[in-house]
Amino acid sequence: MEKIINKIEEIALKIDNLIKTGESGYSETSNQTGDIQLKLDIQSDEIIEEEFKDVDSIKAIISEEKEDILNLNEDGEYVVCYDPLDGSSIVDYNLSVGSIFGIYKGGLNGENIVASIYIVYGPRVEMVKTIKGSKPIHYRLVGDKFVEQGEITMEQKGKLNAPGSTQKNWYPYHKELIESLFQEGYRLRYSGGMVPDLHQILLKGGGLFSYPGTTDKPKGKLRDLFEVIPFALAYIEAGAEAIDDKGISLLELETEHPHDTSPCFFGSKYEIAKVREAYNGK
Ligand code: AFP
Repeated sequence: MEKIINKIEEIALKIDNLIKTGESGYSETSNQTGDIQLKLDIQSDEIIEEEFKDVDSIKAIISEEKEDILNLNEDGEYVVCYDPLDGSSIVDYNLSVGSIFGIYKGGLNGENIVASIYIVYGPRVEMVKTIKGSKPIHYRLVGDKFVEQGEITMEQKGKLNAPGSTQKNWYPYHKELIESLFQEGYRLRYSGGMVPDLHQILLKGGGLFSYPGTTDKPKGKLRDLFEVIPFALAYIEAGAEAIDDKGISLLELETEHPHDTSPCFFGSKYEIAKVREAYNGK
């Protein structure tokens, strides 16, 4: 595991450099979800694949940018699922983006995630590492080293509301939930990049990030293995909650296909209780 984490730190430096110096704009290919890929998406994916190839403990890797699993070492213990550069639609407008890694052992389900790491490429480069059973740890890049900033613990209640997806397609009960939080005084904080948006709520100690099922996409948009489960681990270990639209912990998600998506809600206890109330029986 340590070797994988060290590699992810090296990858973060390379992707940060790529974002700063690489070409902007789209390539001529699309990924398996049908999104046209940015040149940066493809190059970030190549960096990760290249770096992971010589790590013996990795059995296989699955990228959000590719349809298929890539087998690496038959005797490896872990499968690493990753989104090389989350936030393709905002990176060329110079908003913060991120890379997300979920490390799984023994099957691709929520209960088998053993660690998650995400990197935020913003005004600063930061990393949050969560090993199952321990608090997430926050790091900041200083020079070419990630320096520990401390453990992350969420409060019972926050002040931020980050509601994803297209509002015109929200179910009425979801609309009421989001509106009721604003009526209580919550402030809107949504950039369109789940990594910086979830990172802000974690570091500020509370709030709600939601990406619901909608009338056009009942299963939401965010991908279980690369996005939803890795962040669920960080939130839950920080003392917060992460649930789906049935109120079930996202760490209980069962996936059938690597690119499955799920409605998801990440937040402190107070806000998640409000989600359960709004979605009860729906
Ligand atoms: P892109 O990589 O296509 O920009 O998607 C980013 C993302 O998966 C996630 O980071 C955001 O939270 C979410 O999409 C934003 O989606 P909406 O614009 O539908 O709210």
